[in-house]
Amino acid sequence: MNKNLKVVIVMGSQSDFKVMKLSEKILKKIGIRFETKIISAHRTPKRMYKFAQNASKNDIGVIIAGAGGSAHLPGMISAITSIPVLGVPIESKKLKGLDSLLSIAQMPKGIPVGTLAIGEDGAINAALLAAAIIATSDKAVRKKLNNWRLLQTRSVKNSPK
Ligand code: RP5
Repeated sequence: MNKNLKVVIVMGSQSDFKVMKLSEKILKKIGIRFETKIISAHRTPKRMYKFAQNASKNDIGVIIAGAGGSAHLPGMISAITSIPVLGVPIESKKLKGLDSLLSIAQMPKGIPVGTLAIGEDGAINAALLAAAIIATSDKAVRKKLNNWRLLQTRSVKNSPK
């Protein structure tokens, strides 16, 4: 069992944080170590390269990457490191995030990116999926994730009011 792997949440812009902070919230609840960074594939390409190149030396189990528009950040990071990358398409003004979704989901074969839903649901599910990946090698995380899911199940009422 490889314990204590962390998740790194990256995003292309400060403006993505209002969505990506939901990933942080879930990781906090499940007790997974994380770091959050702004890294833009086109505005800070050297920062992106350095981060992805060094990722495997830094106990990172999963990278969550939120990006909007042409949204090449998750694919570019995945091209540099084999650490699993989960992409969160951020809703864009003009195309409502359809551009971001297709950019992230339509990676050509050979370099995978796990693609979540557009926006808040995607940010939440990216953290839950990251937790599930970490849980395959960390019993404590598995227990906390299963407990989180149990509480969610219990919160669903039998009938509407
Ligand atoms: C992308 O461009 C970012 O991920 C963001 O979703 C989008 C818009 O960025 P800002 O113009 O708000 O900085 O790189």
